[in-house]
Parts: sequence; structure tokens; C-alpha cells
Amino acid sequence: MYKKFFNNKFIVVEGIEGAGKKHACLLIKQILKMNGIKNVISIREPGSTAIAEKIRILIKEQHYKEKIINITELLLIYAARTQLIETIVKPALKKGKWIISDRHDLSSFAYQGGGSGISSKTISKIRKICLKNFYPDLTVYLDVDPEIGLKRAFSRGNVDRIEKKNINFFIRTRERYLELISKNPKSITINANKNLYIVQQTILKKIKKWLKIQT
Ligand code: T5A
Repeated sequence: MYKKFFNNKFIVVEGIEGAGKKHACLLIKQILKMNGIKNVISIREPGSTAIAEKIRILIKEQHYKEKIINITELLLIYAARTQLIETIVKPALKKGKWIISDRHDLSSFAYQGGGSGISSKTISKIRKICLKNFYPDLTVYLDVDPEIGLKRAFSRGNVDRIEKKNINFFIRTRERYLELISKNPKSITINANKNLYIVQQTILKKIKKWLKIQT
């Protein structure tokens, strides 16, 4: 048990479609619980507040009569994120709670930056206005080949506007993820191409190791 030694943390799970983020978020919550950490809030981006969930619908649904331009999409995502961080995440962290987030800021650098081609300089400027110096304590990046990830996502049906994009969009998104995660010392990378059992065992091993370092 590490309970006594912990300060609460903000943990983010990242990766492209079908990487297995939802499974990973649930598993990490269980690992924390096994280690005596029960004060955990699960959230997702975009979403997790009433306003941010409305923005999530705008982001995910197909607009047949009007194309969302890239910068509009980016601003909507940062509006949802700011709402979530200021109204849920920061107050919860102040109360000593742990947070597990299915996606955060890195998604914007990967999708809107790598995928859609908005410059990192532009995204960083918006980031600074919205989030200032607020960063996750740990990012768990699930790396999956876009062909494998999209196949998993499509097999569930209900394909959304972003999932309908060309595979090259996801190849560029993954490349940007890999580039940025290689520079992030507060990150763990998991090979998510493997079957679910192996992926979960790897997450278990790496999160336990990370928890030990936090003591
Ligand atoms: N977005 C979001 C941006 O463009 N910019 C941003 O800044 C942000 C925050 C969000 C969309 O918004 C975009 C990215 C997204 O397109 P979403 O529904 O939250 O929409 O999209 P995803 O997070 O990609 O949701 P997915 O459900 O597709 O991905 P997950 O959560 O990674 O995958 P999961 O766990 O649901 O698994 C998908 C399927 O694969 C199976 C699962 O059982 C499930 O059926 N699976 C595996 N099968 C075999 N082996 C494994 N290892 C498996 N792992 C999972």
C-alpha cells in the first residue's frame, strides 16, 4: 500500500481511435483502488461538464450542410477543455482527489496539429491562454497502428465525423503523438497493437512501477 505517501495526481490516457483508452482508464482506476487510492474521478475530453458535452456533440457529429473549419474545431475543443479544467478538475485536485482523463491537451497537438496541420505555435498560444501552466502528472500513451485501431473502432459501428477521415489523417496524428511523447519525461508508452490481455498486463506493470516512484 502506498496510500500514506501520495499526493493526488492528474493522469491522462491518450492514443488514436481504437487504442483501448476506455479499457485503460478503467484498469488504472482499479490499480489505484488496489493501492488504497479510492478518491478518483474519471472524466473524458471533450466532455464531462454539461457545456463541454454539448461541444462534444458538435465535434463528433457529421455536419452535412456546413464544414467545420480547422481553427473553429480547435477553439471549440479548447473551450470544452477550459470549462472542464476550471469547473471540475482544479477544484477536485484542490480537494485531494485523483483524476483519470480519457484524452487531454496532447490530443489537440496530435489531431488538430499533426492530423489537420495547424501549427504547434498556434496551438501553444491557445493552450497558454486556456491552460497556462497546467499539465498532467502522467500521460499514458497507447500506441496503435491506425489500421488496427480503426478496424477496432469501426467494428463497434456508429462511426463519427472524425473517424470517417482518411487513414492518412490518423497516420499523421500517430506520428505527432510519437514525436511529442518521446520528448515528455512524464509519460509511459504502451504497445497497444497486442491483444487486450497483454496490453492490460503491461499497463498494470508500468503503473505499479510509476506508483512506486511517487513514494
Ligand atoms: N479529439 C479529441 C480531437 O480531435 N482533439 C482533441 O483535443 C480531443 C480531446 C473523441 C474524438 O475527438 C477527437 C478525437 C476523437 O476522434 P471519442 O469517442 O472519445 O471521440 O474517441 P476515442 O477516444 O478515439 O474513442 P474510441 O472508443 O474509438 O477509442 P478508445 O477509447 O481508445 O478504444 P476503446 O477502449 O473504446 O476500444 C475500442 C474497441 O476496441 C476493442 C474494445 O473492446 C472496443 O471494442 N479493443 C481491443 N481489441 C483487441 N485488442 C486490444 N488490445 C483492444 N483494445 C481495445
